[in-house]
Amino acid sequence: MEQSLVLIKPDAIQRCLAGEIISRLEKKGLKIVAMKMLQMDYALAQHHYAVHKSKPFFAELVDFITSSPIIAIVFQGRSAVSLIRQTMGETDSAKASPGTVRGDLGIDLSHNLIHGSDSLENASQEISLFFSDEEIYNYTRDIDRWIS
Ligand code: IDP
Ligand code: MG
Repeated sequence: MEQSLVLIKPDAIQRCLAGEIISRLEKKGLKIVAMKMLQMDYALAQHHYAVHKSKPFFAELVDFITSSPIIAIVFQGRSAVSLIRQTMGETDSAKASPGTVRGDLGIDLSHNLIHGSDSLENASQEISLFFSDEEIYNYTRDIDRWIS
């Protein structure tokens, strides 16, 4: 089982799309094991997007992600990292395939509604930026009991 970090970005909350996006991931069978609403501060944004520090869009990205509250979620499931990336669609919403969150609902490259970790290694590092071990729940869903 993999765990991955999802951020429902400020544009998704502003456009009342949080439920729709979370629902798409839940319907895929992914299990919510941690969730919180927060407004990212500059320091957290710098850490989370450290890999993009030298990019020309970095300042715009940090401004955007700190502009209003987000929802941070840890999803768990088989191949969770790649499953979430597929459900998100590619970075530029204008190029993302129909059927993906970004392809169906996103506006452009910066207003693309959702973050999902891009590797298992980054997932674990990103999860620890947002959640303590005690905030991540280990439980069995009825649906998993009934199916297996
Ligand atoms: P990802 O979110 O699909 O993993 P990354 O390349 O990791 O995409 O970029 C992180 C975020 O930075 C994107 O989701 C998007 O919000 C923003 N971003 C990426 N490239 C650009 C750009 O060229 N202009 C403005 N924002 C960008
Ligand atoms: Mg990325």
